[in-house]
Amino acid sequence: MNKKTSKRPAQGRFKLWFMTAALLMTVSLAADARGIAASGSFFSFGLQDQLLSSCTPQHKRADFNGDCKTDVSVFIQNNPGFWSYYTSPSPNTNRVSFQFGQSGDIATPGDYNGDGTTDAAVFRPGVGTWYIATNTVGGFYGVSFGQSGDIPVARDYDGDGTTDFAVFRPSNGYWYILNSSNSSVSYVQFGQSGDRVVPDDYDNDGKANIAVFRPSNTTWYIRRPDGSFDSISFGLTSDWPVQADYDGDSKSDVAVFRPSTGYWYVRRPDGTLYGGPHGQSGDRPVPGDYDGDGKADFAVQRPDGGTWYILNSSTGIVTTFSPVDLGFPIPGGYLTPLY
Ligand SMILES: [Ca+2]
Ligand SMILES: [Ca+2]
Ligand SMILES: [Ca+2]
Ligand SMILES: [Ca+2]
Repeated sequence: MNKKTSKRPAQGRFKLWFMTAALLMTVSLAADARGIAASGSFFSFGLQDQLLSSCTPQHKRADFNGDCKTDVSVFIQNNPGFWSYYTSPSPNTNRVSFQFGQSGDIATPGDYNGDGTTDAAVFRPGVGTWYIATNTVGGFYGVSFGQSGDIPVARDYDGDGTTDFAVFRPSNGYWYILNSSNSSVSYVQFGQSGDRVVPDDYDNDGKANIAVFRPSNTTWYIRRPDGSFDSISFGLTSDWPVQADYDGDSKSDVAVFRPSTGYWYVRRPDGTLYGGPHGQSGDRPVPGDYDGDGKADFAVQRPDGGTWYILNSSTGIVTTFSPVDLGFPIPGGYLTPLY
C-alpha cells in the first residue's frame, strides 16, 4: 500500500463551477443539475446560523444547525429530491425542508465550507459529480470528482476542519482525495473490491483515517498516518459496520450492527466488546450524537413507518420520533452505503 500526492488531478477530470438557482434558469447545464434547481416551492425556511460549538467533527454527524447534536434528517429521493431535518425532539414542528438532489443520488453529508454545520450534499454516481447546497433556498455548487462506479467517502482527511471530496474506486482499490486545504489530490491504494469503506478519525489527530472492513475475513484495516495500518478482527461477514465514537474519547470505535438480530457490538480499545439489542431485523442503523453528550448513540430508522428509535447515551432512555418525512436517513450517509 503506497501513497502519492500530486498537485494534479489523479484522473485528469476535475473542474469546479458555482452557480445559484437564479443563474441556473439561464444556463444550459440545467439538464446535468436536474433536481437541484430551485424551481419548485419550499416547505419552510429558517436555517438558524447558531454559534459554532466546540464539539469535534466525529460528533457533528448530520448537525445542520450547529448545536453539536445529530439531527433527525432524511433525503427524500424523488425528482426533485428534498432534504428535511428537525432541530429539536419535537420533530414535526421544528422542521426545515428544502429541495435538493434527485432520485439515484447518494447522500454525502459533510461540512464543506468549515462553518461547523452540516451541509446537504449528494454524489451523482453515474457522472461522478458532487452537488453541495449553500443554503436552503436553492443555492448550490457542483464539483466533478470521481467517475462512474466510485463510492463517495467524504471526510476531513487533511484536518483543516472542512470536509474533503473523496472517492473509493473498487476496481483498483484506490482512494482519491481532494484536499480542501490546498486543492491538491492525494491518492492511496488501500483495500479492494468487496471491501466496505469505513473512514473516520480513529486516532483523534483531527484527520480521518482511510479504513475498510473486509467481510470475507471480518477484518478491519485502518491506515495510520505513516502509511502502516492496524488489522482488527471484529464482526461477522453479514454485519454492517457502524463506526462512531461511542465512548466519547474522540476516537472513532470499531463497531457493527447485526441486521439479523438488531444487536450492536462496539470494540473497546483493549479489545473487549460491549453492546446490546437496539432495533430489529430490517432496521437501518443511524448512529450519531443526538443528545449532545459527546458519545454516539445507538439509533435506528425503521423503514416501514420511518420511525426513529434513539438510545440516548446520557440517560439510557429510548426516544422515539415519527417524522412526517420518509426517506434515506442522513446520519446513515456517514456509513458504508448498505441501504
Ligand atoms: Ca443539531
Ligand atoms: Ca479538509
Ligand atoms: Ca471512541
Ligand atoms: Ca450521545
